[in-house]
Amino acid sequence: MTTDFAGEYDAMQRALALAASPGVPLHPNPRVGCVLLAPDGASVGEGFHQGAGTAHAEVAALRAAGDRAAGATAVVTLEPCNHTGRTGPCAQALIEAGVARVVIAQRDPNPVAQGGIEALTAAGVVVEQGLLEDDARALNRAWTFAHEHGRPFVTWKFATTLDGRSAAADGTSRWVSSPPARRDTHELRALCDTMLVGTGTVLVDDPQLTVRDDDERPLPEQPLRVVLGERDLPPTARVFDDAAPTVHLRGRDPRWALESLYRDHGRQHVFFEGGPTVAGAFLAAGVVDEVVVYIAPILLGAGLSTVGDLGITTITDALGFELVDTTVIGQGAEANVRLVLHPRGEEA
Ligand code: AOF
Ligand code: ZN
Repeated sequence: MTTDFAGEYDAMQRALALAASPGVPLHPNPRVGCVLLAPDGASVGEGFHQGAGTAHAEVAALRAAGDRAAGATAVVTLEPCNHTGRTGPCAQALIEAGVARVVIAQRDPNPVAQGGIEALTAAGVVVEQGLLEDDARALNRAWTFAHEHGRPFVTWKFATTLDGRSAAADGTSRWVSSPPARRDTHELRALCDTMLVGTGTVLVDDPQLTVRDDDERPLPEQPLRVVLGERDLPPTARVFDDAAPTVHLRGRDPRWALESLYRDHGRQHVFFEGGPTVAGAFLAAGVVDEVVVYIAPILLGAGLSTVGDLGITTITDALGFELVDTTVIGQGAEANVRLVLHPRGEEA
């Protein structure tokens, strides 16, 4: 490796780019990159984590550097781990290789892996933390959120007419959004590790809840399908086919459901496509972290609202959101507007 970096800032940008290498999965492990710098600023080795069960970024970089790691500065996007999980502790590997300094973007929020900074410091390694931290957190947004909150990040998606309807008065709802908008939805589903709906949606719409390609075929890697609610479901429902695993959580409390998905199923990012009742419950519980809405240029005048009663009777009590992105999806008669929103006053 002969790349010269002007400094640790440039090296961290390189480490972040390595971490975001195409093809690296978003779950269950974070994406992590590492660059080892000699005292003159030359890179002597770099590496990135390629998914659960493979070498951590620091170990990959140490392997590339060999003997040149002694006396080097390790620039790494995440605090080196101090645990033996699927692989050994990176803090110990850095100490044994004689690394003199470690520059870290983000502290590790995962309770089982934490403690690397303390271990390195105790061994006499100089540690700095916080360089490009916001970029590192954004890179592993759902992973970071899940470990910090003890529950998955929730993206609520819905499709609506211009007048806020998700179905007509006779209950028909296929399809409010256009084919390009539905393809876009499948791309967003593929970024999550969980699909969640309420029992009402399964009983009325009988969705398969899989991620499908342009030809409507399920992709090989499927998120966990979760149905929330106390009502019984017919074993013939499409969510129980063998395209993906499915969990029926027999309860109503969104927080209880999300905490169990994190604790018992290791889930980090829920794509929530609930109907009016469950959506209302999630909003009331304050567990909608992001909203993705497809607006179709049609009017119904009557029909089912996209969200049920929130107990709001006066305009000053309205739930406010911050607009993060506006994109037109599809063209001509198929054009829908996609909005991405975050709850007001919260960074996500
Ligand atoms: C690092 N470098 O490249 C990664 C780290 O079960 P394991 O052994 O794969 O460990 C997963 C946890 O280890 C993960 O949640 C995070 O806390 C840390 N991942 N740590 O120092 C890496 N991928
Ligand atoms: Zn590690």
